[in-house]
Amino acid sequence: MSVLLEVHGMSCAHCVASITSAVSPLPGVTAVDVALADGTVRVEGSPDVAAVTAAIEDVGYDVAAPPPEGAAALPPEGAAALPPEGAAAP
Ligand SMILES: [Cu+2]
Repeated sequence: MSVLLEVHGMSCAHCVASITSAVSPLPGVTAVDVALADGTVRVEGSPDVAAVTAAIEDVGYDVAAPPPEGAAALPPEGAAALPPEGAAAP
């Protein structure tokens, strides 16, 4: 069994190494395959998805919810709050 997660913010080999070393020690994980070009992380074994997500977020990346099996559409992104305009200028 494997779990495929969409991870945002990965940009170089350092990111790949950070995520790999964060996820690899988790219980149930037998292998971690980071696809930088696709922005995905495949975790082999029987990992706890919540723990994997937490580990990836812990090292500074955003994890999109995994798509339900057979679903074609990705879940909507969380809307970020816009900063207020008209900040005081001297
Ligand atoms: Cu990087």
